[in-house]
Amino acid sequence: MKLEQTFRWYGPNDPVSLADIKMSGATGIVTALHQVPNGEVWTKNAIIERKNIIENAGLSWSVVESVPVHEDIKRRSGNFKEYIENYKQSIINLAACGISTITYNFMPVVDWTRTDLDYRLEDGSSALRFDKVAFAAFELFLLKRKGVENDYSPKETKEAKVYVDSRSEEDKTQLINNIIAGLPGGMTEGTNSLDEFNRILATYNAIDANQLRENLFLFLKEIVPVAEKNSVYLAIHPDDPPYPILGLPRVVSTEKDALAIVRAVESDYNGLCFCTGSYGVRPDNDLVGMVERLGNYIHFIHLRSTQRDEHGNFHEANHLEGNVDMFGVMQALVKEQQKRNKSIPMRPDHGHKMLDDLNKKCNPGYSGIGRLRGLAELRGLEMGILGN
Ligand code: DNO
Repeated sequence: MKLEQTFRWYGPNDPVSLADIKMSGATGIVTALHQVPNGEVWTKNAIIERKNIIENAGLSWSVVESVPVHEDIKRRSGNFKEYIENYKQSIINLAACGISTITYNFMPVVDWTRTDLDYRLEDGSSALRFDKVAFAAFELFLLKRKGVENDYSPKETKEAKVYVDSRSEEDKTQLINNIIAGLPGGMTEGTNSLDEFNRILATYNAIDANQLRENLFLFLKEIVPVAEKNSVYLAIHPDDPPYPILGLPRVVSTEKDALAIVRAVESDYNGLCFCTGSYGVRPDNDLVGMVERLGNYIHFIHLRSTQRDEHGNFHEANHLEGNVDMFGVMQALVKEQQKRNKSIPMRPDHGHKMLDDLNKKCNPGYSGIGRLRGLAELRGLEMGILGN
């Protein structure tokens, strides 16, 4: 029994094609109907159309990542009731088309966040990075978010000022774009106005972590029974980075958070997407222990490592290097899988841009060759542990 090897594909416009993915050795595809506006129902026709494209390439659609959760649901405001009904219908439609694992996240406003999308490593490859000083400079001096001064010490503010003063206008624009519009998946993808971004952030002013958690649990109470009835596994993705940013609450950053979520609605179908790159940024997350203790709730795995420095900055490391004990994690996953006797889907998460990737425009983190290296290494690691 081996992990099911999957690769993320952003759909027909992804510069890394299905034919490319086929050559990686992956058999499963992880994708979403990115063209459907957030909150709307995924129709059976649209799902089937996408499924056929994938199957015609000799692959199968293993996991949906993501059916996005509308901000109204996270805030429990506006049209949240309608959006929850739509979400249920999308689950039903996906199940009817034979797709049975859905990843989602509950991060307010932005999905994942990085400050640098082209951080050059010593070997010449390009990685994604989160730099705390750059982020502070963005919030304090470019975004000028209301109340931001309370989140930074005088020392941090001074460092951020030095940072911003030493950047060109071009650098500053790049930083803004990287954070508010650079990464695929977030609701602000494509947003380019700081005013608009501030306006969206302010809609969370009255929502603290307890409230957001409560809103997540209320959402789960509605959708898990539908998922269960349709045999669809839900897998919540952790916060990335796994601590509060932009004055927003975060509720999926630690083992305690994950445990509270699976306990909120007890069901085999209310599970986790175990993303080692996201959880692994926090030194207090014991990844191997998390697999040992929460393993039966893990329905999807993202394998990736990050390298922290003493200031809390991190960049994405090679898959088998950095702070994640990938050997230990893989050992624990292999054990979990043997116990379950069912293949768990995993994908090599993110990859450096390397070799020909460097001359290609691709979705940040989703290069072809960099991820192929990750998959190849991870597959070998698993085989080594299994002994076959
Ligand atoms: C980033 C991804 C996230 C993830 C969502 C899941 O590379 O891991 O965008 O897809 O948070 O809902």
